[in-house]
Amino acid sequence: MSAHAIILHHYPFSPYAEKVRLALGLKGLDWGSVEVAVMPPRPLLDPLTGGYRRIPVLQVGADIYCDTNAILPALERLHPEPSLYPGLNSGLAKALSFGLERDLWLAVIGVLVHHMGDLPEAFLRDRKDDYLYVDISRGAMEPDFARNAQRVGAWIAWLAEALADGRGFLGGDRAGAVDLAHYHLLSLMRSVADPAPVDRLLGLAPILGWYARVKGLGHGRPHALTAEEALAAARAAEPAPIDSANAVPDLIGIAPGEPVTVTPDDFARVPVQGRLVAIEAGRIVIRRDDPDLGALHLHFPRAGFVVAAG
Ligand SMILES: N[C@@H](CCC(=O)N[C@@H](CS)C(=O)NCC(=O)O)C(=O)O
Repeated sequence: MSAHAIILHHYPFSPYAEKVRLALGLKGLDWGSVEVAVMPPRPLLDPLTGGYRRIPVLQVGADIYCDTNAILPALERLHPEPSLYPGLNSGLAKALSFGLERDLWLAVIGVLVHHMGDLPEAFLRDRKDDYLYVDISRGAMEPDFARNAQRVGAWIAWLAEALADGRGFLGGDRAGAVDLAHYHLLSLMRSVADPAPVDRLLGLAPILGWYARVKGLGHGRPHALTAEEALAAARAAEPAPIDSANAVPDLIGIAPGEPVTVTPDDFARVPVQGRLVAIEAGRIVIRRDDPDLGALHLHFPRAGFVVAAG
């Protein structure tokens, strides 16, 4: 395995991971697949992420990309063609995906549990205590079902409107990141044994052709990798250099080299500690020095994360 091999830490049921698997498919890439547990403890992933607990995580040697909004731009930088941003301006695609996922994530879970029923008790407890801070049991979500369905339905109407001229994908005749963002949320709601009631509820019939085309992108060429092999890849590599010319003007009064925490501002708000490397237009990079793995760069999207001194 080359030191610059792409490694994805993920589990099959994760819709955000599905967004990345499809991006790897769109780009036709080879990648190492490390399957992680659906809930912590994840003792062989934590040394790479410094405690960031969400899935998926992408690794390229000693560079660790947390959050799909950091992962997709990284794949685009590393493998520009075919692009994840065809037709649609890349800034619009990133902003639209962010707004969509922010607005719909809990509503999508509400629609899912309405059709699926309860998930295992330990899973519900983990998600409530350490991830969503919301009880996602069917009983707790059901009073909000109509509101959630309505919220999802509004976005689906926009999706159908955008596809109504017969285009293959949102940006034209080639799939892109914004297709993947819509697809993965729909795929979670449709992951029930019989998706027909979901399709009827949300009026999905006119867009199922688009859905099948996005699914058809596939996952590229994954090969199974152990977590130990992924750790060895980090140990053997140095983080890729960061060009300080890309830094944006300082808005927070923290200089490169100073200790910081980076924390998601929505779910699983676990602070990750390191030293600031750079804040660029679209990403925050921090360095962690792990006694076993050596230097690591952790990359986070700028939107949706709080950087603080400490
Ligand atoms: N904004 C994040 C959201 C990621 C996310 O919420 N992932 C879910 C799985 S699809 C998760 O981490 N669930 C809790 C867990 O697996 O520990 C991203 O784009 O990567």
